[in-house]
Amino acid sequence: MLSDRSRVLYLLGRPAEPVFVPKGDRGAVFELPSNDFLADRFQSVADNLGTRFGEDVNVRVPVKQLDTYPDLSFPMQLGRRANFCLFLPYHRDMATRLIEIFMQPASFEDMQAVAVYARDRVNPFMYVYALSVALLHRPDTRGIQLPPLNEIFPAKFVDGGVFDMAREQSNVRTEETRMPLEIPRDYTASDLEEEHRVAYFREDVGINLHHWHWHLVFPFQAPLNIVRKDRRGEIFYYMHQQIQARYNFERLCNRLGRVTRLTSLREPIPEGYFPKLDTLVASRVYPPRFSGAVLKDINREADQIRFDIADLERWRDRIIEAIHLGRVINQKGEVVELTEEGGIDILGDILEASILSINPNLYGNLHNLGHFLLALPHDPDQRHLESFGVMGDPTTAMRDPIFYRWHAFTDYLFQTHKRTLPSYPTSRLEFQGIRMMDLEVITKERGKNEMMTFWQQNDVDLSRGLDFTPRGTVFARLNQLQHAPFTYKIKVENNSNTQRTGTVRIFLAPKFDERGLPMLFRDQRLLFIELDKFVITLRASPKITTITRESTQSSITIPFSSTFRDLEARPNGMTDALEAFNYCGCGWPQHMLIPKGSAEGFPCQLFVMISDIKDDRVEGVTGTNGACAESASFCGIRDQKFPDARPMGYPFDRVPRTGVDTLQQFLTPNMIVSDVCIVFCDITEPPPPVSNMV
Ligand code: CUO
Repeated sequence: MLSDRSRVLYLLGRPAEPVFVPKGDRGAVFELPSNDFLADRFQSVADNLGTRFGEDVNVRVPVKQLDTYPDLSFPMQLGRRANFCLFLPYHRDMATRLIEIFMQPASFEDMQAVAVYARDRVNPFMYVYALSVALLHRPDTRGIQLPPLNEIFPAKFVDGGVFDMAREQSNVRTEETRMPLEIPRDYTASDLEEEHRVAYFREDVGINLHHWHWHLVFPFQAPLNIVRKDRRGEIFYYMHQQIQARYNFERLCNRLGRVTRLTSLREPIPEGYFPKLDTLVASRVYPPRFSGAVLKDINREADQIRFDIADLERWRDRIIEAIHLGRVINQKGEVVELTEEGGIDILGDILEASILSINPNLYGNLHNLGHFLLALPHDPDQRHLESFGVMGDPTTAMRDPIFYRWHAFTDYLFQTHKRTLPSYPTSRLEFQGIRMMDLEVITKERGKNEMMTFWQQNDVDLSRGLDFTPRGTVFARLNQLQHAPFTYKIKVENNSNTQRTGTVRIFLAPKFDERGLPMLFRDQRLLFIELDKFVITLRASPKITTITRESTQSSITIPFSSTFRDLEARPNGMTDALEAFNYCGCGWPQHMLIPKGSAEGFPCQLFVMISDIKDDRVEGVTGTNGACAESASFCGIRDQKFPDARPMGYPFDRVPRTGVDTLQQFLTPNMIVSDVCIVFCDITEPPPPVSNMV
């Protein structure tokens, strides 16, 4: 059972069912203080409600009477059965209004009452999005953990074919005799389609949950105090750059070349994608994109959107020009330099585009409308009354190969800016007196410098998203990539005669390119994936310190139990430790920390550096322990500055100094590289016992 304030989360379950139907496994009922709370369509049944659910009620959640009801007329313009598109300005404006409505009430009780009032009136997708953003950002709901979205809208995450079976199970079988419904790894395509080789990455539920949660924590439009976060534009660049690096790494493991960026919006797109996802709530399936689809100017009256491909091209050219000039023009017509420190942040907000964009008229809305354009080649003018494809929704976009071609393009713009910045001289890389001596990674199964991956089954509960079915769990059994946990052992010498503090930065990249040749540094630096980052103290005596660090401690990941946490199995109060949970739904899933590797063993280079804390430290950051800091590298820390003063991606975010062509040449004494390999074993492990889930 959920405690006090967490009960507001019952509003997120089974979003198409009316608010007066009991919620959660235990049948929680919101006690409506008056029939005014019921949406118009339920007014006629109002008098029967008290008795209808009377016997099914275990928890009663009192709802406060409101003096005035919120004006929902604008958000209600989106139909209940429509799909909600965050990248569409019209939908976003409505969602922003709804977020404001949830942020405004001064007390928790008022906010909960407003949320109850709104629930059956507005579109369920928009409702869940707006309420989630508000709960994440209101001071009085700190520490309430949001349920993972795959529980609320499972249809956005798993094969649509499973839902009929799930309904059958919940209607026909008792809870004890229900079997997990197997979701095969290969349901969206066959091996005839080359791109399918990396479908296990694109369609991984954990990865898609991370992406959704990241965009919840960093909305590009919402009340200003929510959007304005420290280095927000830069983190947009970095988190998506890392996704790109990870995907390319994964492709190389699967004998696929790196993604080619989408350079032309006018040529047919060879990659087709058939998502096979239903949108249960919207009673429509996500439309596919056929191979060779051609993008068209968008003019969709009902979505209130009209733009041309030429608009995107114009914004692109203006942004590229600004990058090459090293300055942008703000709304007052003033010149603002794209400096080494702040340029990337300005550019991130312009390009995404968030409401912090320095000049939306001039630089437009390139990335967001690109998503929308790519989501609609099948019905650009809405003549078929079709909704958008998976690219229109951050919950589903990463499933589609075109996501990575689009983000390869946006990343190219960021890298163009980075190439204009000075290289790091050795003085900005070294840590005087600190010398790396040895680096190895150890797995129990494979020994030294070999990591191991395999398939693992995981069960996730679909039942909270299955509207209008009997209660009780219905598990879907996912098949996901997993790796054996490993340990880094790093030996460091401190010759400075004083105790020193530094930041350990761990990265991994492929050693060879598509042709099997050693990578040049200028290519390899863009493929380095961050595995971990943490602060360490190095004693003066004895001089040598051996650092041991577990893969499960990674600063980019969150544990399995946080990605797929079970809301009701983990009752919680407002404690500090659980405060961690919410913001912490954001974070790369631990099971995807390293790429798949290959059966022969995929050769990689593990890189570790220790940088001097004096250039890393950020004033006012109280530490990265607890408080949702588990995945600080990708998600920051709630209500704090980004905990690392260096540019995100340091030391690989710049072209190298003159004379550096290889990783070896790049190294300063405080850095070290070891050759490691990732061995993929084609075995499938059964679901781990709950207590062992990491
Ligand atoms: Cu995360 Cu394009 O920003 O999806």
